[in-house]
Amino acid sequence: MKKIALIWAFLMIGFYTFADNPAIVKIKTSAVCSMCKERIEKKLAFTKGVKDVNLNLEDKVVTVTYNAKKTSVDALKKVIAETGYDADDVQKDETSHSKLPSCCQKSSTGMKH
Ligand SMILES: [Cu+2]
Repeated sequence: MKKIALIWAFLMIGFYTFADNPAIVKIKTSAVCSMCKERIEKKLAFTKGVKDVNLNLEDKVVTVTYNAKKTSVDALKKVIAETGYDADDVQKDETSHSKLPSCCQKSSTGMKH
């Protein structure tokens, strides 16, 4: 009976791994400070299909663990852009960006005032 239980356990783990289909993506953002970090992380955390999010302010790269069945890299980038930040090749939404506190508006590509 023990063997059957073990095989069953492995089958279940396999099933859940497949059903969950978790994926990890690293996206370069234009975050400036810890406020930006919090803003982007919060926005992504409430996005459908996102399981875990962590932005590293040193390289401005946000690491997102997500369910590939529920969302996509493009959708995640769009959320970041809508928050007012660049996401890899996706340009920030200028309206959202202009509403950010001024300290958060300095883009990584240079001064824009
Ligand atoms: Cu900021």
